[in-house]
Amino acid sequence: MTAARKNVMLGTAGHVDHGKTALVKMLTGCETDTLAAEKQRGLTIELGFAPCQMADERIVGIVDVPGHVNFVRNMVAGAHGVDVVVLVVAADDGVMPQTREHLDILTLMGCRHGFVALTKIDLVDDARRQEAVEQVRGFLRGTFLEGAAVCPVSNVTGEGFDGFLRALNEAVAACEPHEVSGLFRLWVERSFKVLGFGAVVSGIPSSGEVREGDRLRLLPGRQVGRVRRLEVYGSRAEVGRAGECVALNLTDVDPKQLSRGKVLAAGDAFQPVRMFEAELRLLDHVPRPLEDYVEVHLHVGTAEAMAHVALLEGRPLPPGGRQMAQLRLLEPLPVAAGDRFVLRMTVPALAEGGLTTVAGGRVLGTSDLRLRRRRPWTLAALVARRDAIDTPEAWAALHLKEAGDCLSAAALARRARMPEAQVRRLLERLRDDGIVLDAAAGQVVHRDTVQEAAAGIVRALRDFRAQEPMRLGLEAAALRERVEGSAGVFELAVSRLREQGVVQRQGDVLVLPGSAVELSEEDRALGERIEAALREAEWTTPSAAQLAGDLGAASDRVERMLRLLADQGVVVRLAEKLVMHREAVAAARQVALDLFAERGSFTTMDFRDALGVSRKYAVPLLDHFDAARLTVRSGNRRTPGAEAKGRS
Ligand SMILES: Nc1nc2c(ncn2[C@@H]2O[C@H](COP(=O)(O)OP(=O)(O)OP(=O)(O)O)[C@@H](O)[C@H]2O)c(=O)[nH]1
Ligand SMILES: [Mg+2]
Repeated sequence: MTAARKNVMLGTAGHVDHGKTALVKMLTGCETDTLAAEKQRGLTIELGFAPCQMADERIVGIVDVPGHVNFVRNMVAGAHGVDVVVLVVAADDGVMPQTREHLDILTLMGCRHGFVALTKIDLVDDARRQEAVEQVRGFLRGTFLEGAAVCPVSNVTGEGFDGFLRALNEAVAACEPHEVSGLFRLWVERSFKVLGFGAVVSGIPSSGEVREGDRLRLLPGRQVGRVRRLEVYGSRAEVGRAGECVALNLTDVDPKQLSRGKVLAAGDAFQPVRMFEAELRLLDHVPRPLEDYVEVHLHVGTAEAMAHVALLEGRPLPPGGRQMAQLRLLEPLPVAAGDRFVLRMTVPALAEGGLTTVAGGRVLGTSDLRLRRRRPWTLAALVARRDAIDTPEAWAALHLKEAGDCLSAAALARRARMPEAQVRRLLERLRDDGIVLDAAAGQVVHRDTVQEAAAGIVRALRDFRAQEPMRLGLEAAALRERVEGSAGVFELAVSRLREQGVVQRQGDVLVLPGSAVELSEEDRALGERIEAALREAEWTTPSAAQLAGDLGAASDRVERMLRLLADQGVVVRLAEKLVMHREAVAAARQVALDLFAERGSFTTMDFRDALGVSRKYAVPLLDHFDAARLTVRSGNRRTPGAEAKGRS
């Protein structure tokens, strides 16, 4: 097709026999009732698709739906893709049951644009025509079509057709084309075999784009097919987009497996599920509240299945109300976040006891785990999903936040079920806005995740101080065990806290600034004596037991003081039972630097000899320097580490 297209789908709606198909024929020249049964019975059974040229020459699609009450399920399968509705009401009949139900379905399916064609005006006088217009206006009050144009038209004489065309063009112009940046997904509407070509499927993609050569997975199932040929509105096309009627000729797929209600999707992001979450809305005119766990007929995309409704607030849903719910399906369906659905059931007071549409909503998540009712965090998480689902940037940010960890762009794309390239673009903006932070190894993390971890760290340090009044703080590893979250998030949170001055590093421990230990006079004196003894001993530092003996103090008091001195950074803990005065460590460090300056690298023995001490002291010092990246060990030899470069 050479003409430009606007990926917006028009759809008819309305009661049986009101002139939908005749209107589509007048508009497009296409006869959409093609089945023998349709011709014979003079009514539409299956969906009909036709291209429709707008005043600006652009082509949009139109789907013609059946009005008969027995085929509402077919209507719903078309309605999931409709952006602009042409609600058809015959002037002689006026508003009828399926006028109402179709409008309800489109409302629940998220349709926001449209107008009314008041057909068969050639059959009524002016007074009846006026009466019908008023009736329709009243009927539209409070719906998304309130105030929309009502265009009297005759499909037989053509009267009123110009006004109808104007309204159509205005409604289409008011409708934004579909976003196409998402992953490709198509609910199969129809499939057939073409001799010599194999399987062909058609439908309206709900997201993304498709091109010849693309590989698509058929769900449920494991088959992956390649798009051999692509048509949009019956003509070969380079790309098929969300909101257009596309036909795909697929290789490598068993035609018997292709049927309405299945999904063709790009990549492996989508899976069939038995449960999904949604905000459910019960229509105003349903006479009774919807009870928890009621059984319903679920229509989603082109599929239908029986399901139970678990109302997550744990109370009945009143008419006109909304509530977060989990749909529990009796058979798995390839549902995805963003899909719209309706629920039908028998309501004794409605539709003469037959099935009727009562509720609907939009899929917010496919956790596929049984969610418990009355859980505030579950409800809050679903509200956050609802508020983000219309904005790809917010959706990506929310999935990063839900992960609560550092993620690569690829991992985030999988979680959010978005193309990686799109996620990378969105991350740039989120980073500029400060919502997303860079983590190690090219990963990203949500600002709130780091903030929560930081708050947890401060809390843990306070708690620790309350438990251990003789300690100032905790080593990073010990602190990490007391807070939730991954190592990556912890590192980021600590470095932010240090930048902000909320946490300080003192020797080996992290402390809250201003932390001090109140010591008795005796303890203070003991501390001073220990420090003096250690300074004096330099590298041949005594053990705690030795110190206790030398100073005539209880060894547990000495241990406690040593821990405090370490927290204060006065002494350095080189090993479990080996502390050394910080001046001695600094002097040893200088020895190492001098050795590097002299010979580039050195062995443990060189170092030991330079210090003039035994391995007992030399080895822990070198291990300490390795950890501090002053030295890099390979076998028995040390070369300069990052901390030594440019200093020796
Ligand atoms: N006089 C008159 N007859 C019409 C008009 N529009 C449609 N019809 C006739 O009404 C009958 C039904 O028209 P369709 O277009 O098939 O109605 P429909 O709404 O598509 O019906 P379903 O698809 O079965 O719901 C046909 O016999 C049409 O010729 C009109 O404007 N004036
Ligand atoms: Mg029809």
